[in-house]
Amino acid sequence: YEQQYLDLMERIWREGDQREDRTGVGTRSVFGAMLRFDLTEGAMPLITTKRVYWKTATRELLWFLTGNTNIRPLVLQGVKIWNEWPHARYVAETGEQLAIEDFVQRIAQDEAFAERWGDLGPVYGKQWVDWPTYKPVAGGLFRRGRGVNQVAEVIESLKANPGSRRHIIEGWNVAELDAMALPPCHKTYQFHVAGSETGTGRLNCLLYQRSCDVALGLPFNLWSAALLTRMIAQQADLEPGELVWTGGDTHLYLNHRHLVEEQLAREPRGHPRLEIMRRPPTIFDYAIEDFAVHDYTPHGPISAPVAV
Ligand code: THF
Repeated sequence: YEQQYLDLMERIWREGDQREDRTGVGTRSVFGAMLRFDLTEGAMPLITTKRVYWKTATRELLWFLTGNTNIRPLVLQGVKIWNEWPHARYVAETGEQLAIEDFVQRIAQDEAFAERWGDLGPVYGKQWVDWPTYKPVAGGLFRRGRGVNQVAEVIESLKANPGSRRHIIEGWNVAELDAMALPPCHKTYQFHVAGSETGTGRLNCLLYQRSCDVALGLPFNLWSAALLTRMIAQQADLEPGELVWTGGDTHLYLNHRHLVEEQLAREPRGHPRLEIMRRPPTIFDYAIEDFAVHDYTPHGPISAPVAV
């Protein structure tokens, strides 16, 4: 299964369109790609040709599910992957050349500072569990309605109406894009139940990702999408089925050459499996200790800079 990932990486590096991008780093890019992963019997799309920090990705997913959009809870758990964006905004808005380590330390130590500078705006977590709604009131005005918890609603709809073609979690809230530090990359998750008329249904997930950093982001995104599918399957009393990943602008950053060359020279190692240790009462009650990965003996990590 991992060969699909390596083949995609190789194809982009060899044939991708070289171009400038928003970050100024430059990429090679293909438009439109698909990967498919079997999730039965605990199988997970966890890349083995470099070490992937699946606990970091899991903490990020659990943070999305809390609806929180401030990096502070991540920072307090030692998760660094969202730090660059608030730091860049701080430097841009204050003109103060505070080093990122010092910025992150202040986020951890000073709650008021974190409140002011640590928020990413209404990104994934907010849209997933509290998509804002508006109700018209008299005089052409609007009042805030109750937020939509898309994750809870999808689980309900999977149970009540497995054959539905509307099991969707959407991150792309057009009206709020300009308030987000970054518009969502993994923007649409559609779920699909197969086989529910002949036995326990199998839950499939199709993720559409508009923009994909294949070297750094995609291993995280695949893990998280598979994990979310596993968690939702458990909560909806379904078996995990298949993860279908589709990418729009699917790219490699030009400063990731060392990673690409090193990783393409490596052979995949074995088939990691995920065990979920208990069944929490709801999708919002999982903790990091609930997840155990077996048979994961990856090659070493390959560090590479994230483009901001
Ligand atoms: N922007 C860019 N340019 N790439 C991305 O992958 C990305 N994301 C999120 C938002 N914007 C992005 C942020 N997610 C890492 C992993 C995921 C990220 C950001 C950074 C990263 O640096 N991973 C390293 C180190 C991990 C660690 O220190 O724990 C790695 O080797 O995997 C994709 O959604």
